[in-house]
Amino acid sequence: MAKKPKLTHKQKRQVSSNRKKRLSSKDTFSDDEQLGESRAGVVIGRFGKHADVEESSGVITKCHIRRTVDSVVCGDRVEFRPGKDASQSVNGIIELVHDRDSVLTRPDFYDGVKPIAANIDQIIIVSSVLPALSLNIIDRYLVASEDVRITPIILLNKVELLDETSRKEVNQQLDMYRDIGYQVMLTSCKTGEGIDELTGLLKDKISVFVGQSGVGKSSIVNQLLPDADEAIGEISDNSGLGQHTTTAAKLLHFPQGGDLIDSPGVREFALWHLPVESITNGFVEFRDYVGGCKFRDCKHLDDPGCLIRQAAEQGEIDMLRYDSYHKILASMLENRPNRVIPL
Ligand SMILES: Nc1nc2c(ncn2[C@@H]2O[C@H](COP(=O)(O)OP(=O)(O)OP(=O)(O)O)[C@@H](O)[C@H]2O)c(=O)[nH]1
Ligand SMILES: [Mg+2]
Ligand SMILES: [Zn+2]
Repeated sequence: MAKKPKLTHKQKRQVSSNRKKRLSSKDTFSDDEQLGESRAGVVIGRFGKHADVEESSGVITKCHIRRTVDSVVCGDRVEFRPGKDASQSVNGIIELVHDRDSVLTRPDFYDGVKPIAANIDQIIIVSSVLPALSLNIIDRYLVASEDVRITPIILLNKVELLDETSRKEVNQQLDMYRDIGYQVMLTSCKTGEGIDELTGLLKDKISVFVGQSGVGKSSIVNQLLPDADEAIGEISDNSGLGQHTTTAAKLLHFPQGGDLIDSPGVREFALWHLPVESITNGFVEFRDYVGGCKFRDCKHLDDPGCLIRQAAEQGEIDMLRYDSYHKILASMLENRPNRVIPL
């Protein structure tokens, strides 16, 4: 993984403030006369300084964002005013974002906690068997989903690459998620396996695809919605990682009902914005034991009378999940800015 550039505190502040300035640079419509009446819409695309807003009629307007508006992401319900000059490519301005029912966030080294998508019903955690199945990344996304109380579904893609033996092994590993109540899906964009089942799961829901770059999020979108024509990237020969092909989130509609947000892959999904209790509670199978440990400040390591460790030793909690929990806690202080910038 590329090392983070070493910046001084002052430089970090500058980067962040310049970014904010760029994003909020002069509102284009300074004159009310240039704007029509306020209208309601949903954000279906978000890139740079602009957002695509769709009205219920299907009309899409590319909008600027008022400086007073904090953040705008795909799925946001907004009020915007269209410009009167139809020859402008960016011809509207978002004036207000309605309260979100739900929002999935991720911490960014420079920008603090960033929203990824709003008003979603389910989070599809996409992973793949190539370069390797990372259970720790799945666990990180599960913690984030539990924290915002949005149902996660675990999806393993590229399964046609597994031979019979490795498929069995992978399925056994995934059983640990099935056992604690999560839905697990296997898909392949090459053979079409699982695509019909996935179509059923996404019907009438607002879902977001998350996961590392290169796992095949956009490829699955194209399987589900052949008209979507999402860009697909090559996997780097050297690292086996994706090339961050999708650069902006996009909301797509299913003809049978429901929406899907394709999001850009991330290399790492950090959780340093969450308190330790949220990480612990994010491991759903720990909840039965939390509070029962002998010491109130139990670290669930080698502390005497730790119910969580005992449960792991007795096989009631999967040892892989127990280790993953401690791996997440140990990584909390890495790649974390010294000062957490609020949203
Ligand atoms: N063998 C195999 N390859 C797949 C499958 N699905 C996707 N791929 C390949 O994986 C690579 C990456 O696919 P993308 O759809 O661009 O991945 P992504 O998750 O959208 O990546 P980002 O947009 O960078 O986050 C492409 O070369 C795809 O052809 C699959 O089911 N099997
Ligand atoms: Mg993509
Ligand atoms: Zn404990």
